[in-house]
Amino acid sequence: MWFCLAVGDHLYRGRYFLLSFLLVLVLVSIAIFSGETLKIIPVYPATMQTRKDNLMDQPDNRTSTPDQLYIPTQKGECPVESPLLQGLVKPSFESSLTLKNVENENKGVSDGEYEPSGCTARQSVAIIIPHRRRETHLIYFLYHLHPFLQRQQLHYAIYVVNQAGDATFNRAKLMNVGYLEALKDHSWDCFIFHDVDLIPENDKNVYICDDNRPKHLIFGKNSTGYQLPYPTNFGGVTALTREQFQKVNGFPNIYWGWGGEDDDLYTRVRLQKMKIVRPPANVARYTMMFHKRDSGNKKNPNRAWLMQKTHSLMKTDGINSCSYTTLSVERLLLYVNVTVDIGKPQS
Ligand code: UD2
Ligand code: MN
Repeated sequence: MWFCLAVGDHLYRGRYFLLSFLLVLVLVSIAIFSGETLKIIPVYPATMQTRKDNLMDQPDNRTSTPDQLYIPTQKGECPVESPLLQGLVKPSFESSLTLKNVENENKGVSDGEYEPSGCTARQSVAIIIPHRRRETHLIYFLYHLHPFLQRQQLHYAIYVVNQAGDATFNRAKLMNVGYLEALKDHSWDCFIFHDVDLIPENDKNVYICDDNRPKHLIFGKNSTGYQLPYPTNFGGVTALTREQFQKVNGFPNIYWGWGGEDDDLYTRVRLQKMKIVRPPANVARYTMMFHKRDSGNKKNPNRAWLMQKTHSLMKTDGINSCSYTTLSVERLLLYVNVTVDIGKPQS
């Protein structure tokens, strides 16, 4: 009897032991299996993984002390007078100069645009150049203007606006096109309307706009003994803020051929009750590269008549009526090259 009980007890305990063993086995397998599963199935979907990668580019703040935390540095505004200015320097015209040379000397410029690296420029300035078949002048222009503007610590871009075809040249309409095209890239504060053949001699002639008055940046040029041709002259190089240019409705579009369009802009400025300002004669000095009158840019025989009509025409003729077809916009290293069909004179 005692024997039977002993054997029965043994069997009962053995079964209990077996059950416990099986239970432990199941639990261990689950633990191992779930570990394997986590290893095999990706934890992050593709998008999250990208975010995780991006996060890994950031400094790990968990191990940083508060003053080591990542704070983007704020650049201060550039000084009122740049420390890089050189003053009066006569421009040179090396005959072997190529566009490639100029590109190599201006590595900080791309798409015709530049921004100082150490400080925030005081103004963003678009330089607008009317152009047709003056390629040699353009190379010298870029050669001098890029370092000149960089020494002035400006954020700037150069837009060259080419008149396609052989119709009579229209400098003023090309200026309007340049203004409208440049605004598609950036809300520039200031626009400098600049002949391609004029090189500034003094970098104290700063290419920024005056909020109160449109600026005439050229007092005199070499070919006229650095004298102002006449007191109301407003040709060659002018600087207007976006607001000032809007106020006068830009340049007229209807001056085909040489002359009168600069005087029309002056009249527009005066009709809007603004006065112009010019830097002093020893600062606003330019060298004009020699040229003859271009073919396709004869004296405009209508200019005297048109100039009497500015008052009535300026409301309807200007940037609000400037129609053209853009043929191409090439973003070259040193300038944005815009080529346009601006039509031809009527009749
Ligand atoms: C004077 C003015 C100029 C303008 C012009 C009459 C000054 C210093 N200059 O310059 O601003 O009012 O008279 O229209 O007061 N261009 C070409 N290809 C051409 C023709 C002209 O690219 O075939 C461009 C080029 O940027 C040139 C500018 O138009 O510099 C003005 O033409 P210009 O140089 O023949 O006129 P200019 O020197 O008499
Ligand atoms: Mn000229």
